Amino acid sequence: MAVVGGIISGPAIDDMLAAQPDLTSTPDPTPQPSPDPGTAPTSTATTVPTKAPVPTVGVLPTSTVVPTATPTPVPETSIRLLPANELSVSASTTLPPETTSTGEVVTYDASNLVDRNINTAWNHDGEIGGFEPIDQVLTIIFDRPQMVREILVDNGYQRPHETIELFEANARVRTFRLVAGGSTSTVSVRDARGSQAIAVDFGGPVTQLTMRIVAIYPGSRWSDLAITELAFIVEE
Ligand SMILES: [Ca+2]
Repeated sequence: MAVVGGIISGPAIDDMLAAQPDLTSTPDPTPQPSPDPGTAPTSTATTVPTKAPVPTVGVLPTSTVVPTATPTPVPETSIRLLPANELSVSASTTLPPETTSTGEVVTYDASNLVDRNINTAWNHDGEIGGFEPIDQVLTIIFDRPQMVREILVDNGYQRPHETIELFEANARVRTFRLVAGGSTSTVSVRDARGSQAIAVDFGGPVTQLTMRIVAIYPGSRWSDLAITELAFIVEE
C-alpha cells in the first residue's frame, strides 16, 4: 500500500471500508417476551379506597377510662325492737283493778301494754267509768328521739280464760289516728289475735307519739276496750 499526498486509495481500501459494519443501520430491537397465554392478565381495575372513619363528635371513645368517683360512705343502719325500759306509756282512762272470784287482783294499767306479757292488757274504763272507747288516747314518750318504722300491736284482751273468750267479750281497736313529730296518719288494725306489724313513717325521729282510737270492733259482753301489747321497731 502506498500513501500518496496523504490520501489512501486503492482497492484494498475499498475492501476495508466494505468490511466495516454499517453504523447507519438500525439494530434489531431486543426481543420482548411474548405474553404467556395461560397467565391471566393482571387486573387493571382501580381499587376503591376504604372510607376513612369519621370521628364522632361529643362521644368519648369506649377505650377512655373514666375515673370512678370516690363513693360516699353510707352510714350503717340497724333495726331493733325498742326495749320497754326506753319508753313510757300512759292512757286517757284506765279501768280500775278488779278482784276475781279466786282472789286474784287483775290490773288494767297502761304499763300492761309494754310488759311483754300476753296475760295482761290495758283496758279503757268503759264498764265502770262509762267512758266511750272512741277518742281514748294512748301517749308514748321515748327516752330519746326514735326513728319508728313499725308498731307491733296485740289487739284486744288475749289472755286465755277457762270459760270466757275475753278477746271477743271486750272491744278491740279498728283504727288509730297517730300524731308524732308534726305528722298525722290513720292506720287500720285487724280484728285478730297475735301480733301484727303496722308500718309507719313520721318523717324523722320523734320523742312523743299519740295513738287516738277512732274506730273499734265492739265487745260482745263488755264495753271496755282492751289492748294486750304494744311494741316499737326503730331504726338507728
Ligand atoms: Ca301485756
